[in-house]
Formats: sequence, structure tokens, C-alpha cells
Amino acid sequence: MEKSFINHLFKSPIMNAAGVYDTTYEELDLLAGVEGLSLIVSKSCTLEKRDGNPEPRYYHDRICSVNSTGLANKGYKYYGEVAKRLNSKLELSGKKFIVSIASLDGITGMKQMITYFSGIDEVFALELNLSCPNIVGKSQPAYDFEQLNLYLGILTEDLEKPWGIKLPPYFDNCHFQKVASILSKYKPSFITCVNSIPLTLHIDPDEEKYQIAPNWGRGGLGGACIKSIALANVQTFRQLLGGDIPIIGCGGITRGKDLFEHILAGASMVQIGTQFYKEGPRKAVSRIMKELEDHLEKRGYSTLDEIIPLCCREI
Ligand code: RRO
Repeated sequence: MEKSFINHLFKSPIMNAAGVYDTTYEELDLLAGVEGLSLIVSKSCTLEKRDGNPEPRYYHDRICSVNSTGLANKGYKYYGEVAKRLNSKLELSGKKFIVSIASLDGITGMKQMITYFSGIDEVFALELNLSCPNIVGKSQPAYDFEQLNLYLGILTEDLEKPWGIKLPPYFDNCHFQKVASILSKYKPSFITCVNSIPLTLHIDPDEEKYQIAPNWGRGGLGGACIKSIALANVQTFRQLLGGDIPIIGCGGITRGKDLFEHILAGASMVQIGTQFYKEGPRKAVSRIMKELEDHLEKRGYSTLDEIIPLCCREI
């Protein structure tokens, strides 16, 4: 089920969400071998290697996941080396490698990482993660519009590779408008909507304890229960930005029909996180692709590019 994205035709619309099966070479190698994935995204990286927050830092149940990983990653140069090592395997299966860059090290640190990855041809694109919810004492640049403008102005100057931004969920019409006007100025190659819903609390009532250890049990919410928030963010940005900036939908995809809903909301591609943890990436991708193909056939579509978002249809 082919999908066009940033001037390339990919074998499917599916990639992993940053942070899922993508911290070590072994995990990324596993993703590189998954039939039906089109691009793979690294764990958001920082200048220095990090162990992240104390365990347990991930929990899921039937409807949700919560994480406070705390940017555990191998340090940025590791992901440049992984891109080179995996390149022939990725090329053989038509996949591309995206590096996600965290904002923990501020503008100067991000710029240093961008300069490094700009010199590595095997890195197809950069996803600037301006929405990490789990670093206590560090705010998310994407929730501070002056910062967002400043970051993008400096980071994207002379940036020749395709680049995009991982956005947090927004819940206010004025916020959507402000962010859209900043994005229109810098013209990213894509935006990803949405990162996890920040600062949610999960308590085990039988054991009278938090489900995750860091930050008094508070972490980023993902999984089936965030789908409606993700869809609304995809749709609102599709309406405000028009079709010029492709949107990667992320949030709540557990079945083929969820993926179809993201495309109806305005997504070009999708990322899957929680469901990969629950089911394993290989099984999840093959099942979701089969369900999507069946549904598209039922609806009379032969390609994904034929689908017009609901907000662009004449009523
Ligand atoms: O590492 C994390 O705790 C984390 C990151 Br950087 C992010 O962007 N989103 C998330 O849910 N967790």
C-alpha cells in the first residue's frame, strides 16, 4: 500500500514513533527488518548518553500507556553510526532513517547535533523534538511560542536536509493559530502530531502506589485513549496549514481503521508507539496493514493518495 511523502514513494504509510524500539542498534536493526515499515525514527538524542529516569518508567493497560523515560539514549553520534551501519539493509527494503533530536541541550546543543547529522548522507531527515514531556525543570519549547519561533529561526537556517517538528498536543484555538503561523514562516518538510499528553497520573488502587516511579507517578499518556486528541490536532493543523506541509499522525493507532481515521483527518503518514510495545512491531504492522487494505477495498480505494481529508471535501 504505497504512500508518497517528501518526494519519495514508500511501501506503506507506517513508521515507528520516536522512543519505541529505537534506542539501541539491536532495536533499530529489528525495525529495519520489519516488512511494511516505511521509515524508522531514532530515539530522541542528546549530546551526551543518558540512562534516563528510574524504573519502572513505562506502564500500559487496555486503553493507555504512560511513560517517563527521561530521554534515555546513547548520545547523538551513536545514531549517526547506526544510520551508516543499517544503510544497506534499509536501502534493500526501501526504508529511510530519520534521527529525532531532543531539545534538552538547548539551541546550541541542537545546532551542534544538526550540523553533525547534516554531514551524514545516510540520515534522510531530522525530527526536531520540541515536546519532550518528562524532564522535570525543563519546559517544552513547543508550549512557549516565543521560544518556538527562536528555536526554529536558528535551527533551520542553512538546514538542507528534510526536517520536521514533533509537536505536543494543543487544546486551545489561539494556540493552534499561533503555532501554525510560526510553522508557515519556517516551512518544515513535515510536522508530527502528537507527542504524548504530558503529566498524567496513573495509580494502582490495589497496591496503593504509582504505576511509574519518576516525578510522583506523572508521565506522558499514549495509546488508544489519545486518538481523538491526536486526530483533532492533525485536522486543525491540516486546516490551518493547507496541504503544503505533510502531517504525520501519531496517537491511538491500534487497528487499520484508526490509521484510516488519521488519513481522513489529514495525515499523510502515521507513527505507531504503544501498539508496538503491546504486540511487537512485526505483528502489529502486518495486522494493521492487512486491516487497512481490507477497509480500503471495502471503501473502494485502490491507493492511499486518493483519500481526501474530510475537512477538504465539499459538503
Ligand atoms: O524520553 C521521554 O521520556 C519521552 C520523550 Br523524549 C518524548 O518526546 N515523549 C515521551 O513520551 N517520552
